Amino acid sequence: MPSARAVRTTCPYCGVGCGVLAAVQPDGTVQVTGDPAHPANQGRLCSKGLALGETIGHEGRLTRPSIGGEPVEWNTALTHVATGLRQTIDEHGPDSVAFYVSGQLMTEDYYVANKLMKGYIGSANIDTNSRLCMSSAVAGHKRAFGSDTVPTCYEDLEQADVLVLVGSNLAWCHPVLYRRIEAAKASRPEMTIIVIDPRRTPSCDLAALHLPLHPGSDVRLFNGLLAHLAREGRADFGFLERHASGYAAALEAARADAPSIPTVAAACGVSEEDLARFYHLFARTERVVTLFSQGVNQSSAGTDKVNAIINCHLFTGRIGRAGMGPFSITGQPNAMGGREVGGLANMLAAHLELESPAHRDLVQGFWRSPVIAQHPGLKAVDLFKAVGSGQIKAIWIMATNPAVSLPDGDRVREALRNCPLVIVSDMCHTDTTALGHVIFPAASWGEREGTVTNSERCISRQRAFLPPPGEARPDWWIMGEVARRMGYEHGFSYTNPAEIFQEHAQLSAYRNEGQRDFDLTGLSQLKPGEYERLEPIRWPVQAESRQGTDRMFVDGRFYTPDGRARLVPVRHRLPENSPDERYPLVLNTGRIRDQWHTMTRTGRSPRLSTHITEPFAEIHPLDATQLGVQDNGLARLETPWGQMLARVRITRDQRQGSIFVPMHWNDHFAASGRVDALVNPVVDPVSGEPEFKHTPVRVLPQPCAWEGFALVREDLDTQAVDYWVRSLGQHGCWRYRLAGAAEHTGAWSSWARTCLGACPDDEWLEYQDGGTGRYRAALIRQGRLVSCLFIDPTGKLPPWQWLEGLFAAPVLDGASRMSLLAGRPPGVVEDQGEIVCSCFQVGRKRILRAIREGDALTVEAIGGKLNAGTGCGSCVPELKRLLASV
Ligand SMILES: Nc1nc2c(c(=O)[nH]1)N[C@H]1C(S)=C(S)[C@@H](COP(=O)(O)OP(=O)(O)OC[C@H]3O[C@@H](n4cnc5c(=O)[nH]c(N)nc54)[C@H](O)[C@@H]3O)O[C@H]1N2
Ligand SMILES: Nc1nc2c(c(=O)[nH]1)N[C@H]1C(S)=C(S)[C@@H](COP(=O)(O)OP(=O)(O)OC[C@H]3O[C@@H](n4cnc5c(=O)[nH]c(N)nc54)[C@H](O)[C@@H]3O)O[C@H]1N2
Ligand code: SF4
Ligand SMILES: [Mo]
Repeated sequence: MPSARAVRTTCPYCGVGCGVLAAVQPDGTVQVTGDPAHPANQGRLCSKGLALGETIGHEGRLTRPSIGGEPVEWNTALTHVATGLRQTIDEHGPDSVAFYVSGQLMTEDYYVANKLMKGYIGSANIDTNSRLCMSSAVAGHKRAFGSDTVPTCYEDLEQADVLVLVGSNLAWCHPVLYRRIEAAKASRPEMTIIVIDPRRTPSCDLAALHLPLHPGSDVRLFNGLLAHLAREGRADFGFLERHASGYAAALEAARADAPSIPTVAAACGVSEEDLARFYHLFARTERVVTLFSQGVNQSSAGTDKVNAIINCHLFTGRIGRAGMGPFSITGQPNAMGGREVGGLANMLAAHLELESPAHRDLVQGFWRSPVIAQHPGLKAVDLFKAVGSGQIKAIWIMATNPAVSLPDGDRVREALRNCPLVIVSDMCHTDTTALGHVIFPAASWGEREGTVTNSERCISRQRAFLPPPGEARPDWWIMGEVARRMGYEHGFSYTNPAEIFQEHAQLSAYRNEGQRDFDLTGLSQLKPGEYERLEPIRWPVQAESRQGTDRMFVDGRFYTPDGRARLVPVRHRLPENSPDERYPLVLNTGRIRDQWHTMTRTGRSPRLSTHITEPFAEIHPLDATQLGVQDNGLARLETPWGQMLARVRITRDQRQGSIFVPMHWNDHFAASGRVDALVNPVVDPVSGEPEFKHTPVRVLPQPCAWEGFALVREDLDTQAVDYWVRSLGQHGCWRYRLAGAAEHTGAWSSWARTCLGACPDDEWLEYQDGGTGRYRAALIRQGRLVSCLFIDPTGKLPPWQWLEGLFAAPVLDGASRMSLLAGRPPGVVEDQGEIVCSCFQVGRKRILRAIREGDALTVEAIGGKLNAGTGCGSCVPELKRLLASV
């Protein structure tokens, strides 16, 4: 149980926005549990949330500002940045500078960034990583509703009779929400779940139906649904006549695109029977929620996909009522907060429109600011192209790692390398800070105060429970100090985030009178103590009420000029880049269960670093055979933009003709594991969101003359290694997986000594088998194991979990020395295989053995026997797959 000193805060990872209780223990560690009183999770947490305590140590943190790699005083760094920005603006105009920010900033930080750029510098060149994430949903919402409004709340997912997941791997990316759905389905088994995704994902586990559609064919699929709904007489004419417009044109476009079920089935590559079943279920069920995520948004047809989905809900009047509606699930903890403060280059604060002169006047009047941006700024991909072309001469990057996460990553790096002034605010060293001139150390989760808004418009507090390390400071403070040094004392005199929140809430209320969806009138007079105690609440929060709002559009009134929602005619379009003979496959990219984006935090947790430890490429068996790649072997992936190495996983879950690669690995964790080096920089024409899920690619076997692994306490010298990837193990050791393309000539010994950094005084154990080519070495310093290395030309390496235990011993005993040289543990130690259950560290092989032995034939029985699945439950879908596979 958490102690009385537990602080109530919010998880810094996904858009579910779970409440967390964090308690600092007497030994300095932090115990993290789910907050039973938070409406989003009601006490649950997933594997990432539960491991938060492991990620907050000070090791690796940035603790001092620096210029050109040299630590400096805060005042020096702040003045340097203020002067640099001022000079650039004076010489080249306001549009020569840019901010690139993030859905992982607090709303208060975000508000300050937007105000500084749009109201004081006078440019709208501020964009965010939400451009890569939700901007198609934003654009689709605005086309349909006149505002960026998420109509639904989490209870709608539980109350739906049919739940359609489109392009969402909810089981891995929003695990607590998935668990809520799992519980709802257990209590109402008649609830039907349908998954629309080219791959079979763990989220298919609850689904009655999986449509593995052809990548990018969603518009056609939903156009087919609209045409079907019309054929079946499912139009809600009462709703359409009073509350919507444009349905005739939308229906005409849909019919032209998708005349019949057989044509749609053929075009989308799904069976006619399954497609008909989906259409039938959707048509016959009133309570339908269509939840969508990156398989929809991250597409050159992203905005059209969003509107194709919304059209079907408007046509049937299924919106604004319990258990129904389109639901854009957000990725980052504060993607929604960023939208609320106008963090996108084409928006103003408080959901006001940059392109409306009246709105510009309103915001400038409220801010009493010297200027206001007059035209939309550059969107993320174009913004970095403008850095590359020299049009932008100074860029300030905050709480995001674009050198890893933007498409065409090698060009992004080149652009930053050539930019005269690159400022980066982060909590640790990243691939992006490596390219920065000025680095600001930011306070991180647990050290900063503010608010975030989750996927269902729920505003919650993040609260501090630890002091920041060294001189790290919150982002709002850093920006305020720079703004003041640029001569903008008037607008940036904040002394705490409560004052910023109050201004933000007051702007949302300013001359609103019910005309704008985003309205925090009821929170606009919070006293500091009330802000401190603020309970989670869903906006809008109208005057006096303080109750918040569960569901939007209940009265059928929308935020368009005529108050009607719009059905938007959309047509299927081919992606800009399609596979051809040279690049015959489609590269699809996304997430894995236990890593968060570029791994700067989850990569610091040993518990989260056991589920999947290497970048991989999932490929269908027929494609693998044709390409000559082996399961568990290495492959080189190439596109016209770049290349990488990945471990091959052959699986029928993959659609033939496409491969899936995770987005997480970067130069800190792998030699050549960045998938965004390969992704095409194509964007959706309306939203500017990149097409992360669709790049033509070729896959070649990567020959390996030898494979190996090393466990090290400190760094490994990887200069002479072709392939390496590392992950954090127990007892502070790093595990490296290694491979070499060329035959190793000569003795391993001298190479190994360099690799492991051996000194003359160190003890060196070594074993070499000339016949098999196997080699093992261990480095011991003052009796303690420092590092060990195992090489095998055949790639058949021993399991390594037992070796990590040797790093706990202050002195290595004789038996352990023997076992190191023998390459196997003393006594019998079970090979666990890959870890499936991260809470109890239970591996795949162990679970399979228990199932095969016959006494663990249900998820509950596995839990009873091995504990697996009884902690956070994030692995339950995988346990079910293992059961099904035996
Ligand atoms: N564990 C973990 N959780 C996370 C994150 C993380 O890094 N790690 N990141 C968070 C963030 S910021 C985000 S945005 C969310 C993303 O959450 P999701 O959108 O659920 O995650 P992705 O894996 O990016 O992609 C979802 C699915 O889209 C499918 N897809 C690809 N192409 C198509 C297509 O043409 N049509 C359809 N219908 N589907 C397609 C992919 O196969 C994939 O399974 O996750 C959040 N949660
Ligand atoms: N191929 C491919 N690429 C993708 C995607 C995909 O599906 N496929 N998805 C895209 C999507 S949806 C997203 S959201 C992006 C995410 O991509 P990024 O935003 O680049 O990824 P993160 O690793 O979350 O970066 C957050 C950074 O902020 C730092 N940080 C943490 N807390 C703080 C703080 O309080 N202050 C400051 N200043 N810094 C802090 C972290 O150390 C980290 O470096 O990736 C996009 N890229
Ligand atoms: S589902 Fe997991 S990652 Fe997402 S907010 Fe909840 S605990 Fe955090
Ligand atoms: Mo995202």
